Amino acid sequence: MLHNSISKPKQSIQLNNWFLQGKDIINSEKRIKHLKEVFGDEESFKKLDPEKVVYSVQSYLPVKEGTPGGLYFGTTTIQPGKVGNEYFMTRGHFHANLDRGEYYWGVQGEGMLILMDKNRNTWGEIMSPGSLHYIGVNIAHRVANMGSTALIFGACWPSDAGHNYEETEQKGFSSRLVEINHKPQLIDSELPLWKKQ
Ligand code: PAN
Ligand code: ZN
Repeated sequence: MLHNSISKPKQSIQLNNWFLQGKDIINSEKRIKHLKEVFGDEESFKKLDPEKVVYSVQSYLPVKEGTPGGLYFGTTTIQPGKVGNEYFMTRGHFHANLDRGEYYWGVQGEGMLILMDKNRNTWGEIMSPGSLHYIGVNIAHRVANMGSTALIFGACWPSDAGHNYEETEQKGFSSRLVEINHKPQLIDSELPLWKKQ
């Protein structure tokens, strides 16, 4: 940067929906076909359109992945929907560098941040517009959309956090967020019962 120079920022956030615009914003999306191992109810999964978008992520990664001390920023939008009784949700992950935390915050819609520690204890925090969530170190995290409109949340995480999807994909989270009697409930993943409700 030139000494004493003044410039306009090259990125911006649309404040109503946290849509990111500008230089080097990366857009990605996950469709049903990308999320085979994520949902518990295989039969209901097969009936869905493989091209249906479940969630999209915008991210701004201003420094090289792995840079110590840098910060990344993102907006995730999860569409409303369910696979059987299980709400549409993100894949979820531990950070590859386990001792890296993260902030999430609710922007729009009603959701649940699902957290699991290394002992496989799982719990949920309700996400709503303005809710702030500190995700501590050593904790896997994913978000489910419990509402009938798109759920939008923001995220900020260290540029040397990395993502470990293998562990959560192979073993899953120990609980699933399903709708039973019109209410969201966390149910042990091992129980086959939730599929039949
Ligand atoms: C978020 C997530 C984003 C998508 O930016 O990466 O919400 O979820 P998955 O990565 O689990 O598909 C974050 O937690 N970054 O660390
Ligand atoms: Zn993360």
